Amino acid sequence: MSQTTTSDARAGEDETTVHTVTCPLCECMCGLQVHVRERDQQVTLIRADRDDVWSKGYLCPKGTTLGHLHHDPDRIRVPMVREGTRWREVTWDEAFDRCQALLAPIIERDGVKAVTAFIGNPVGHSYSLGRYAALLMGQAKFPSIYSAGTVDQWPKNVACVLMYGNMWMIPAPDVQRTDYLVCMGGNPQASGGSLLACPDMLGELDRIRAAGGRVVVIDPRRTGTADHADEWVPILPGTDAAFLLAMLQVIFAEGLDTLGDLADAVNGFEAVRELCAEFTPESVETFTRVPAETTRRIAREFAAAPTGAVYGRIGLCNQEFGTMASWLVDVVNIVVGKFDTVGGMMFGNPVNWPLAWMASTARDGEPQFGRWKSRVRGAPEILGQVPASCLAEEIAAPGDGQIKGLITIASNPAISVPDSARLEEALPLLECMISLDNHLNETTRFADVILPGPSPLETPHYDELIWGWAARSAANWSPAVFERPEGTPEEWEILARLGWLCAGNTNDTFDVKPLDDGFFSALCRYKGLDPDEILPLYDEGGPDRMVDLTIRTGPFGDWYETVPDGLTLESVKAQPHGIDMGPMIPRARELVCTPSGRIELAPPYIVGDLPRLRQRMAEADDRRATAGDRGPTAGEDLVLVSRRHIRSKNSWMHNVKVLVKGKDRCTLLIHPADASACRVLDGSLARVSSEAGSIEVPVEVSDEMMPGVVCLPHGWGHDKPGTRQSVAREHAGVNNNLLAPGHFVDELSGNAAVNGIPVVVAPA
Ligand SMILES: Nc1nc2c(c(=O)[nH]1)N[C@H]1C(S)=C(S)[C@@H](COP(=O)(O)OP(=O)(O)OC[C@H]3O[C@@H](n4cnc5c(=O)[nH]c(N)nc54)[C@H](O)[C@@H]3O)O[C@H]1N2
Ligand SMILES: Nc1nc2c(c(=O)[nH]1)N[C@H]1C(S)=C(S)[C@@H](COP(=O)(O)OP(=O)(O)OC[C@H]3O[C@@H](n4cnc5c(=O)[nH]c(N)nc54)[C@H](O)[C@@H]3O)O[C@H]1N2
Ligand code: SF4
Ligand SMILES: [Mo]
Repeated sequence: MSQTTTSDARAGEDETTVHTVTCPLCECMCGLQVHVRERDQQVTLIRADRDDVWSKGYLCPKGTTLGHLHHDPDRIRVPMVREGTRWREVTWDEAFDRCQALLAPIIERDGVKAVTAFIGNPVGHSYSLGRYAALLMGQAKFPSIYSAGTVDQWPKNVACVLMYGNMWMIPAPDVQRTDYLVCMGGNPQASGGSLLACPDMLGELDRIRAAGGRVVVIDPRRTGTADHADEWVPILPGTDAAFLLAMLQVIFAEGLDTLGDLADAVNGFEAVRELCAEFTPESVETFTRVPAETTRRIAREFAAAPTGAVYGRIGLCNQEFGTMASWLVDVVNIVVGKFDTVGGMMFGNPVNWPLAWMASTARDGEPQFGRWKSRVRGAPEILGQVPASCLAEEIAAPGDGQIKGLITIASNPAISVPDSARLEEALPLLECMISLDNHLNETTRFADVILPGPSPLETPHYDELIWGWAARSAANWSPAVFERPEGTPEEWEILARLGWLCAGNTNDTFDVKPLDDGFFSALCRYKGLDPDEILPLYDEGGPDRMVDLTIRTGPFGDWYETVPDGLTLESVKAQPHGIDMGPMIPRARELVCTPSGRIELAPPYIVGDLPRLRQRMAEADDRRATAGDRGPTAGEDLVLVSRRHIRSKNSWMHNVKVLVKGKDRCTLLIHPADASACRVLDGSLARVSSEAGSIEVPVEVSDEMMPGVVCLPHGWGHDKPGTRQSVAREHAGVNNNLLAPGHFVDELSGNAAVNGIPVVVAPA
């Protein structure tokens, strides 16, 4: 385990230790070299690890700022409890006592149904949080929980559970070997790529083109990714399903379809041929604003390309027809033989099998959507959750089942959830709010207890989930650069304890070991191993033990000294620059776990949404007819979409000065024709209003927007009282979720439609 090397201090300079770690911030999983000055334990430099077998020297500006996050004086380092309007720093024991004192009366009086959790994005990037959030939930038995997932990828989860049998078996493009990439509703230039792990996506796009391939970006905005593409195809938000159906129509009508090697592994092929027949490129042209000849050409080019992948991301999920669009992306790949093949859409082949892959509809039965409905709005449960925007009313509306206790886990719902003004009003009504978070921010300011997580440099790291859709089978384990203060529990232990308390127990009887051993034993049994034989092999539990199990019983594992030269966590740890076990391989036949054992190309649940799409298309036609022949007129029918920026991560990195300095990034992007029709000038303040609310924001006029669509970044709005984020406060911006109506969702998944929100823009 040679993670740390001491560099030769140059004469007269301080001695520096260089730590080799993986950046935990996004799916690029870049290898970093963190220089720490021994004298005062300051991070003096972070640069790319050129020897990292996966990222090979790639990194972005965020990765170089992990030291800023670590040293941020505003970061919470000790537990805090609220006393009236003031915070008091307390010991961990005192903090846990307060948690018990707050939770116990609620659970005793109203039952555990009055308590819930909100799970945030960093949970997906932390093996400590990710795995043990499940242990919290398993113990607590909350009837419902909330997460950032329903403002993110829930539609993809619904499509995948129905098509492949598991909601987290999400195919990703084999980007490093593809010739033709269609990127819809994703902007890897800013995001690094999502549900697709590959470092340096722009470099890959350049490679594709240099090798004679083609890159097409389909997006209402001419993004930084589009700048690296051959072609930008503007599309109206929320209309991608119609565009993809038209692509399918062309493919079938022109006989370009083939299932290739998957002919005997797919159900529903004929059903797809029939259902797309009505959607000619001409019939969807006014709805999508994609010219029919463009759709036709892309369908032909894509089918003819030697390899290729149509990839869709958050723009296709966070919209009104999210599930349908997320489903159709995969269908297009499958029916032209570009699925489960080199250079096409493929399942990952991770060194560690992700725990999320354990579920299988073949074994557990098909998902029954709508097993229960949310108390106030009656929103149907989908994959165990209702829309995140329901939380506000579940807290605010009195009655049996009212939420009185909330545990937020690495989340900032006061910013990230639609209709956020309502949630802000509701959070102070809680009897108990416990936040596992390292910032006093827009959400945690309402907490009764804040339990601080580690800085990104204070925790060991392994990307257990993300490798599941990575472009290569690689692995890397990072040690913590800094130790946490003595007596600080790991986050997984905190989650186990909160689960214990929610199950009606008390702190004095808490013992993490039996809980952790029980969890681990279940994983052993899942792999056909006897826990009584495996458990004694380990001195310590926790997430590392699970990673070891999932590596050893994974595709390259040693199966506990049964397979010669097989991998273990120790062998991964021995390689500080990571190990690489090769590119993606076809795995569909092995992984697909639907009851039929086949890929379900036409799940009735999703196909059943076609009438809603037809209706929306008809409404658009009616609007056009009423408008006469003048077509879409500037400034009318404006809709709002979200964006990301490479120097920012959701809501929580705006307290890093080097990232937020410079030009204001929280601006309303608007096409010049719309700007003049709305009488707003570049640099002036505009008032943007929707049915949910109204905000003021500086205008940035740019032809990178297609006419009719305006764009705001998400994750801003840091001017709230009671937070402790001095830098973010100076660069507050506004929260675009004040404009997002909570009821505007993709009906099949309950996922928020934060793209395509009708808005009116006027001078402020
Ligand atoms: N309008 C609009 N809304 C959106 C989106 C959009 O595109 N448009 N995107 C949506 C998406 S995709 C997502 S994922 C969500 C994100 O929504 P959230 O997950 O609710 O928000 P984040 O901003 O990621 O907040 C993460 C929180 O975790 C804390 N944190 C960071 N690291 C750690 C750690 O290691 N341990 C602990 N305990 N805490 C930590 C931070 O301080 C912060 O409070 O927002 C969604 N909301
Ligand atoms: N730097 C940085 N990186 C991040 C994050 C971050 O906040 N900052 N967040 C992380 C998280 S939590 C996630 S989920 C991922 C998301 O990763 P991406 O999916 O790449 O997210 P975005 O960069 O928001 O790109 C979404 C694109 O969809 C477009 N779009 C909006 N509506 C539609 C539509 O209806 N149809 C089509 N075709 N396009 C549409 C938008 O214009 C935008 O260009 O990024 C992750 N990486
Ligand atoms: S792209 Fe940036 S944020 Fe993402 S892993 Fe690499 S350095 Fe970290
Ligand atoms: Mo996300």
